[in-house]
Amino acid sequence: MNKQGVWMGRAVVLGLLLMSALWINQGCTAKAPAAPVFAIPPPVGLANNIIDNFEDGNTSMSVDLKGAASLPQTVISYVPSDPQDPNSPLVAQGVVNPPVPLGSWVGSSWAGNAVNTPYIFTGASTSPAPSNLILSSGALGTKGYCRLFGPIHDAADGTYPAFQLEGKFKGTAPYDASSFTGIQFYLNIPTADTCPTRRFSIATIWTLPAAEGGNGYCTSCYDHYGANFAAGSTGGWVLRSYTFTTLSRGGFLVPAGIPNNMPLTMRTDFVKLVFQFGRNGTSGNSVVDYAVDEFSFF
Ligand SMILES: [Ca+2]
Ligand SMILES: [Ca+2]
Repeated sequence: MNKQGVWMGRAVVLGLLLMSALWINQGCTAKAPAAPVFAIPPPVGLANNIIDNFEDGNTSMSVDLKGAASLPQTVISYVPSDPQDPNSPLVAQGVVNPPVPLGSWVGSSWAGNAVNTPYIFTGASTSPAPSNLILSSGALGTKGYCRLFGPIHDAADGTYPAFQLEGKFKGTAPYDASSFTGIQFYLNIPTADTCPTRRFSIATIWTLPAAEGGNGYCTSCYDHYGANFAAGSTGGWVLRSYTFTTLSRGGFLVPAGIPNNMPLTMRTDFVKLVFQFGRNGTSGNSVVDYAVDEFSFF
């Protein structure tokens, strides 16, 4: 430090000592100094590999998911959500081009290609309202998660009823997941679930009919790349993690010409995440009960 710097440093120290002395001399009766004003940083969004964590309680996927922000965004300012409480969570004010989620979650009691049969969820409707799909107290002590549950009857009539949860990336264009090599989520299957068939899969343009975002390849479709869950309870929340290339088809796609395990080139072709719990066409009754949470790519 040069001589000028030393003197400047001493001046600062002296100033601080004087200010302290003044404050002490004012004693306990003095008014506390005004709260310091800081530049308020914007709220931190989710990492761009997180698909959804259900913490916002809605059925939209995270707006921070890679590829979701298609236009540059400008935030005019951030203000406390509670005007009376400066420590309340900040909310953006005056957002130009607000972020748009890439997809959303839909739960249904799907019955193959037939009209939905009345194999209902707990409650009055055949499709849960969003407020019934996202519940409180999720995996890892988080706030929200997604659960589907209710009785199911399979009449072995070729309709393949199932309790299906779909995370749809987009209505028309596929999602490009080529920045990632796999997907993970937390799964909770209680003892109440008695389904013999439980599967997670990623529906791509190759395995969906054209009407659902497919590329016209398959004439007999829905043989998505996925993995089955073992019978029985998971005993609470468990992590399920899959590199894309370990996800495999059941083998019934027509034509059969694409690989049995997902090739890396199909990472650009994702349309939906699909959970299906049911009896896979076997006559009888079961109870469906499964919960998922904290979805991310890696
Ligand atoms: Ca959400
Ligand atoms: Ca959660």
